[in-house]
Amino acid sequence: MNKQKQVVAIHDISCVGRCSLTVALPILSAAGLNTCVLPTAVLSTHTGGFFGFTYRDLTEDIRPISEHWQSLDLKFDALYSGFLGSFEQIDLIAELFDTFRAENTLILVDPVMADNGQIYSVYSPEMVKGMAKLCSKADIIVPNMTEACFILNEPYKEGPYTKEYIEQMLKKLSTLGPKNVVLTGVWFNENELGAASYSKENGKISYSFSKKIDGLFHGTGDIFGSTLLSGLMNGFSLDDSVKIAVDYIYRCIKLTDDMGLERRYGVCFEKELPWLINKLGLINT
Ligand code: PXL
Repeated sequence: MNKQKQVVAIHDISCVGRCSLTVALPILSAAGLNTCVLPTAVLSTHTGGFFGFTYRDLTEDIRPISEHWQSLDLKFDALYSGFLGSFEQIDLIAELFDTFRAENTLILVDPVMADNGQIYSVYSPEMVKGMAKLCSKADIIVPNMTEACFILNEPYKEGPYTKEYIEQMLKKLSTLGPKNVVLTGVWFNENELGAASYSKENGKISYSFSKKIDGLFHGTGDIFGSTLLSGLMNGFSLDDSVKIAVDYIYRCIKLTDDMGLERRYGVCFEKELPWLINKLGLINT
């Protein structure tokens, strides 16, 4: 039997409103991965749609946690970062990447900071520069269209996009350092929404789309990143992992929409986990 893969998910805990660790942990675990967590902040709810949320920044805990892990000689197969609790955390997480990067460690950075043309209320413009720096340390990055524009210091453009626009974005993002870039929120017509990926190694650009369901659904970027990593850690190619992630998100959004659930609570990803586990080839029948 192969050794079980061990990953670290570096995100906040939003107590209410499915996103960040409350989706990354169950998805990565369902994908058969031994999932360790490094919480960056604790919020009573996520920041998009609830007012008066509490915010505990866990910046001070990051280095002691990392030092303890080093003393235990822990090794990880993947390090996956998302929402960070403060500007200072960028350097701390970059340092953590350097500490735990081994030959086959995959570093996935989701530069979580903005959506729909707007930076999250708790983030400052300096965070944008820091996120670009963190992206340069990654093997693979998964920005949405807004984050991609901010990282490249370009004005945000609304869709529909053109292939030329998306492809030059992918290439520009790859010059920051990562071997692979996956852009989410890509659409060329009103009916389809999906992701585009670029592999610097072979120059290949691929697309994956599903039917577009209108509206804003919270936490879907985190579901995307977690599912993509689940595919890659289970031996799927980049293109196949992107396709699995796009299809899974579509199923979760469709179910949430069909059930008429309140959107700020995030999407109902739980009931589609059996589909995902099956897709990843983890169910022996
Ligand atoms: O899903 C991204 C995210 C993560 N964490 C917090 C957020 C958001 C998006 O709004 O508010 C706290």
